[in-house]
Amino acid sequence: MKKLLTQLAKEQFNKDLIQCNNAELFVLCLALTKREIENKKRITGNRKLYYFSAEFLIGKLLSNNLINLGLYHDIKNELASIGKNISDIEELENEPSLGNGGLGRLAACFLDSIATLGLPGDGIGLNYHFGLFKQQFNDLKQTEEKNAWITPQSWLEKTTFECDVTFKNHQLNACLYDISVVGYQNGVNKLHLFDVKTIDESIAKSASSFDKTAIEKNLTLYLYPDDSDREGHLLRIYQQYFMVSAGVSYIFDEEIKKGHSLRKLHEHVVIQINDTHPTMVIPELIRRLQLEGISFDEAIDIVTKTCAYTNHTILAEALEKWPLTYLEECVPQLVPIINQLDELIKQKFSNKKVHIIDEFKRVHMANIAIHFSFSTNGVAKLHTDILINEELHDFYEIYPERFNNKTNGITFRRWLQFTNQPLTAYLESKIGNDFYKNATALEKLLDYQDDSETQEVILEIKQRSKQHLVDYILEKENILLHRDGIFDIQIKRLHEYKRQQMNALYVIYKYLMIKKGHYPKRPINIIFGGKAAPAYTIAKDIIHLLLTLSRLIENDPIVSQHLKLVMVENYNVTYAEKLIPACDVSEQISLASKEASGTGNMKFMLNGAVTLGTLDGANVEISELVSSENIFIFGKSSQEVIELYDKHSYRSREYYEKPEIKEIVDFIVSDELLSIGSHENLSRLHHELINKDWFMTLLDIEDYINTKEKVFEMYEDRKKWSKMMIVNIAKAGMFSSDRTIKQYNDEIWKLK
Ligand code: 26V
Repeated sequence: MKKLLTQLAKEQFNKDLIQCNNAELFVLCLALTKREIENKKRITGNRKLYYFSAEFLIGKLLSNNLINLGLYHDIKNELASIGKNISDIEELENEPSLGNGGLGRLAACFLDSIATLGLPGDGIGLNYHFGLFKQQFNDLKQTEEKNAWITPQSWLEKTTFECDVTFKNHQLNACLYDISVVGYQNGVNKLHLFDVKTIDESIAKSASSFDKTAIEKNLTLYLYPDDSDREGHLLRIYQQYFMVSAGVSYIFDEEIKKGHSLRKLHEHVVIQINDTHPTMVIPELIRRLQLEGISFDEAIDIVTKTCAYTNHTILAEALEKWPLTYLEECVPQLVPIINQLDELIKQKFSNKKVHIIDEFKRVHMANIAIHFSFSTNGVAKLHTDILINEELHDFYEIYPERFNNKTNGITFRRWLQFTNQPLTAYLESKIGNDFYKNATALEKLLDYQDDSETQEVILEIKQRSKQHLVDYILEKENILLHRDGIFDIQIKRLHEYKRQQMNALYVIYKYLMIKKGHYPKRPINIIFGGKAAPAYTIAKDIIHLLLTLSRLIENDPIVSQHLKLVMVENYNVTYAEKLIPACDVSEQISLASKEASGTGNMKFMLNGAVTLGTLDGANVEISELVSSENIFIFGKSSQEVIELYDKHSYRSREYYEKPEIKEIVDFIVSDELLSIGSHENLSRLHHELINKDWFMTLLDIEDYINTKEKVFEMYEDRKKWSKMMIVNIAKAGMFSSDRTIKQYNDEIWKLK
């Protein structure tokens, strides 16, 4: 065994390894990893990708970096030799919360795969000092605290790069921190996080209250601050422009150093615009190229050949439309360019749906991104089809060749090799190690789907993960789950379209059944995790319902023997890593047509959970891959849902009037629940479900309950269930982000 840490302990602390405490061991692990990364070669090439994203939800990095460096097992063993568990050392790292959810985590998985494939590609983003808020539960309600993740031990590397970013009333100095992204058995790329030199952490009193007008002090304090008010919107515009303007300065700097002409930018640079948030890079690039003496027409041509856009949602309310007056107030230098782009489009196309500025003088950022980029992609087959045939159909008619699909993926280094080491080791023993580099090699496992011994081991590994999770949740949440129960998990941002409320209604159904004496064959643990946007009232009401139900069940000595509900506090990447390996049933129950892809669905499948879901997002592709015997699909189809919206014909009350449904829904405002929870929150949610239910919970509730009962019945056939698990693991290879990135590169980026 290599004694890497032992040597470093002598150098740094003049101590034997065994004399070091956990904090010192953490420092040593970090120093060692940083040194090894420095020795790795920087990935270079003649054409480079810049992945612009407002979010990079990278998670803790220590173990991941060690895995990618090929040092994880050495370090783990060296720590074990002095009686230390590497997971206790990992615990000491703060998790940066530089993302909201799926979109940010995707960007992090992509960086891992880009470096792993040896492609030259850096991330461009912002260094939010407090990131996304830390969620706490008080009086059964979510409150938000700031997450101060930056310490001397963070992975940020201060660079010497600086540039100016000009706003109407402010002139800011940007500085740059890098985080190295090391590929699996490959070289290093960088995540560039821009910051404001004059940032002032002391003005952040709590997660939402701070002076939103003092841009030079606050710009990079928070990720997506509460944008329910005008000030919040302006701050987002400031953030977005700051990121893209500094990003352009950085790119120009690199290009000039390489001796490239900016006239040929598109030959050497490709910019991927992750959702609409970085779209201002388009007018900013045009402006900056003009400053270099390039004509407006030529600048448009260069920029259109340089930029590519990814759409991540079809929810109309999530597509950014900035009032022109806001842009005038923050970044007046972009306004003439946006006006010119708008005129150009209005001359060419009479169809108002493709115009950039609408009749209310709002600027449609997605429309800029589609007109002035060479590629627009969706993130799962169904999502791209809906973009092409419905949401963006008018654009598709103009630019059919620009539209393409890139089904999302996840990095197997983090979501299998790191999170599920027993499963990884077993897979290697069964099918060899090809799957590390070529994820579809997992299909070799299909040969063992009927093998009793394999089935048993797969169940044993799952059982061990469940035990770990039970201990962890007991410690963190003070709720004791049933070790031998079913683990049913729904972890994702709180949103009505994701329908956590439907799962809550199932819990009520089951509670009422148990009260009537119908006990399940085996205890059921239903686990939730997720944050609600601070200003999203109904999402917070749903959290309140879940916490209230959890308390009700805990207080009931009979029901709690059969049913548990836990809503874990502050769900984040680190928590996901503990939850996913222990899951039996993966809840992917969005209203069909609304979830662009989902990526949690892929993580669960890879770890041997069986999906209970609608035919939405990437669930459609999962279902095609594993076939109908290995997944549980329910609910109305996307086509039926789209038709209901078109005809305005859905009335939740009609479904509510069915006595079985009414009994469940009305329980939300029953005496039992009101004696624990808040009347205001529960009655608002109850009213919403009956009178609006925009995301059609009651449309699918019956099918959902019936299908879930079937899932739990099927679970009792342990052999059959294990076979389903094996098929899901074996077929997950398609969802490696290495595959996704290869497609981005072959079809969009063409990096050399
Ligand atoms: C943003 C907003 C902001 C304002 C209010 C409502 C709202 C609702 C949704 C969003 C989502 C922004 C984009 C996003 O995160 N999309 C997610 O991207 C993932 C990676 O492609 C994908 O797997 C998820 O299905 C998709 O929701």
